[in-house]
Amino acid sequence: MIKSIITGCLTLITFSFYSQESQNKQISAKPNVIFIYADDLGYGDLSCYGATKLKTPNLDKLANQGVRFTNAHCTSATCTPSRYALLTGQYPWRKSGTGILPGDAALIIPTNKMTLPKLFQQAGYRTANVGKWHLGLGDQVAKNWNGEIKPGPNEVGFDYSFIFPATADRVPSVFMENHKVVALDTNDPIQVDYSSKVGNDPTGKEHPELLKMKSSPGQGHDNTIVNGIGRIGYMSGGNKARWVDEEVSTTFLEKAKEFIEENHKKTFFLYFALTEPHVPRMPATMFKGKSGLGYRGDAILQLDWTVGQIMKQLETLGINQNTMVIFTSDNGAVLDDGYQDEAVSQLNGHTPNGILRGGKYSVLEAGTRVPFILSWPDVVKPKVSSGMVCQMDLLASFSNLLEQPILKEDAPDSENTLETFLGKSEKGRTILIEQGGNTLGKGGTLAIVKDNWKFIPANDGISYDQLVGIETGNANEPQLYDLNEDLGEKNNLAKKFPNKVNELAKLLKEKTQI
Ligand code: NG6
Ligand code: CA
Repeated sequence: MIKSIITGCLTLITFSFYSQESQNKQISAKPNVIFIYADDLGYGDLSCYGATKLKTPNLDKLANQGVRFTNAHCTSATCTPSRYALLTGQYPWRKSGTGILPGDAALIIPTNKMTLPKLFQQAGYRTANVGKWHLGLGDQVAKNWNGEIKPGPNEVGFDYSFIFPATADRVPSVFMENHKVVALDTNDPIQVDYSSKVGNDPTGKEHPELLKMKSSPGQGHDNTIVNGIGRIGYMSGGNKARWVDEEVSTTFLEKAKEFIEENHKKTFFLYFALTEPHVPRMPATMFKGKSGLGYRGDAILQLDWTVGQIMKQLETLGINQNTMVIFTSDNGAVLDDGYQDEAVSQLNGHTPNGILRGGKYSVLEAGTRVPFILSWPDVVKPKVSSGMVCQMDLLASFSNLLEQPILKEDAPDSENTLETFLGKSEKGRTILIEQGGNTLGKGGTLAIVKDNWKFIPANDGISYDQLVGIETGNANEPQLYDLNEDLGEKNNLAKKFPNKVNELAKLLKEKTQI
């Protein structure tokens, strides 16, 4: 009897050693990592997040084989700041000039600082970014688009880059491979200007009859026409280099696949920044009309298909088990963001932001709470997690996973929440600052979330943005929401819990002291 108890105990001890050991072994393994970033995809835009009016089978599959997060965030309700935080591990509002950038902006990420891709480089990875950049290029606004432009992605940690400089609705509407515009023609030099017209190309304002998709009144997007679509900003020349919107997505996909193919025998990190469903939504012909929800829905189907193509490739190459795929979005959803593309009229009851209030630009939850899926079949068990995670925390978390120590000042706001990302815990972070935005690109209101409580300070910003039809979350009185009970932020409890308001107001002040 005693003997069998001792043997039992020994077995138990040995077993726990083994399981601890095998866990450590798994945790220290170096997976390939593909980070897929959607542009303006909302919390309710995927069928695995409750959408019923469209189906996203590939992302649903990814969610079923990994961790699907219900409380995951980008730092900000617009693109540039969220991307800045993802790559630097620092809240964007700590640095001025991190709002939505024009297409001719200078690089805003310091080249002498730790970044997410540099961390992977240090760990021996091959790194690439393919897709939307929107973090500026070169060291000044005035630059020669016909020569080598640096610093850019290559100088902040990407061995290879194939990007477009800003957004799909901003000039220059060209691709760049490493330091150069693709398909440059010395006889047709490119010029870009954001303050006044350059060259003789027609603009949307002067020649609306030339447009295949009209811009929305009052929202800009009526400068130089490229491929029948008015853009923000002026460009001339580079006619052979200009993209065809219907081909942008497949061009990025091919470049991403090439990089994976070339590096699948090594270890790689790919930052794959999709352009869907950002405006102008002009999907490939095979997706036009497919969703029945207009081009915005079609663009989401195109995005889902793109993810499916990558997953298929990983299987064909036999690397799907040890490749971590992370899928998320840079801010919440918007319908009318500058073009008359029937996103509103063809919505058909679809709820892009799910049950959340607000949307892109908004400090309400729909601004920054986004879909987030992490799949790593070798290690991660499927589950749904409610742990609060933030994209900015990937830097510190990968520093842990890859055993590449970083200094606190390297990524000051990035928290190591690896266990939560991998689905082993639901602890996540306890405090998060959320940044709203506005259509003018300026930094917006800051709110604080602590545990289940969210506090938005009183401010004099507009409460409703007419242009995009979105509640911003601004109000001239303090707002307090219990997100556990009221995820839709309908019931302002500020008057009921003044102590909580004071506590969070103080905490927000402390945390945002720059
Ligand atoms: C806004 C644009 C909007 C979009 C956004 C950037 C106006 C009125 N609106 O300033 O169309 O381009 O910037 O989107 O100009 S983001 O996802 O890259 O942040
Ligand atoms: Ca965006």
